[in-house]
Amino acid sequence: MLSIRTQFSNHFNHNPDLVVKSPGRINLIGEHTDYNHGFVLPAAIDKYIEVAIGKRTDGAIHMVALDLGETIILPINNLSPHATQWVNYIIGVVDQVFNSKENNVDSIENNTPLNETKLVAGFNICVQGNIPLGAGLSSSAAVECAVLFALNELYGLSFSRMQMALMAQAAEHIFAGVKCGIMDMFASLHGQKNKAILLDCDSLAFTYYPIELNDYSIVLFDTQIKHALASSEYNTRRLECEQGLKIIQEKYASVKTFRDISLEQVEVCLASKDVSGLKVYQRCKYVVEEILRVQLAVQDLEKGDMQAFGKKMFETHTGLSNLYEVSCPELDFLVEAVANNENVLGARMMGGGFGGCTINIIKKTAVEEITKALSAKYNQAMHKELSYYITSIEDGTHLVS
Ligand code: GAF
Repeated sequence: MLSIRTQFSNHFNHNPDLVVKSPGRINLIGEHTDYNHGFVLPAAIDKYIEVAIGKRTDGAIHMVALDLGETIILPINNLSPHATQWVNYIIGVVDQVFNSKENNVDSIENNTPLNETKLVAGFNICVQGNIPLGAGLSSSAAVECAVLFALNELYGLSFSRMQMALMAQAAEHIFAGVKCGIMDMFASLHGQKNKAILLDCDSLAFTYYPIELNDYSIVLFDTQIKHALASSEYNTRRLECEQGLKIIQEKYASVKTFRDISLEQVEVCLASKDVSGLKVYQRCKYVVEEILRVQLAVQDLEKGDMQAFGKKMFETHTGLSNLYEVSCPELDFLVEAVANNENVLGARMMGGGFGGCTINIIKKTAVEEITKALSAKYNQAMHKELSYYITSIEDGTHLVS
């Protein structure tokens, strides 16, 4: 296969100024906690989006999705959400850099004012990747981070990685319409080889944790389900949590975020018998439990107790399936099928839910056998092929020399 540099040159008749690689992510534990001011424990993986970029001087953006064979051209001055979703991941961050007042970035220290840069800031860009789409591995965040990082380098904009994560998150909200948290962009930009990152989604402080799995591997089983409801249900979960938080705050004035809420307060304020009330109660119970669980899981990591860590992954799955209701039969099937296997330390659905992958910690010597047996069972029960990825933890967004 031709390199992205060559494909760029073939397409545009000039060499790219630079090439950037941005990884997908896994999340060991801490699901649906990022937008609830909790903790997450993601890591960047060995699957990437690559972009090659070169300056233009006419204020136009020429975008080529190499894997899809599609080209779209737009003027940089007048960007709004586009009907083609992959385009939104690019122009959403371009808008953050050059246009938006909603870019979440308090102070941008540039030598050149951005609106001056904008006048000459057209560019050509090619995008390609090997992150499976819709598999819950954050291919969209990886595109956003790759493009932002490339623009940052190309125009010497001096955004920090955290500023870029916040800008990519805002782009996803405004252009892709998903009110996501910061985890995916943060992980793609901040990943380090063989380390998971504990992110405090309230203060944005983070700590790296070496992941030494020795005889174990991280294996992702891909349901091959790309649920159409995912983004609207995701936004609904966010609203349900906000509703619950508000009710608790009415009784307990000291509660600012989910971090301040105890399980007892959830019971006192939200335990309810009517259907919509019950949903808010379940969502909030899950979030409070999960925030607590991540903090305990990190202690397991510190002690090297991966058995205890794995057990918490199963508990997370149960919460996501029964209380938060973001699983689906295929994800539940894959987790249940390995739940009593002595060679599997932990398994759970990962990411937003309604499809995508489960994350599993499996003894290396048993991976082949488990994968083979599970593929057959999955195929028989769900009439779908199971894909799997044995995953390594890698560095975050970087320039390719
Ligand atoms: C998706 C979102 F993009 C993240 O912000 C996070 O909320 C995750 O779902 C669930 O933990 O990946």
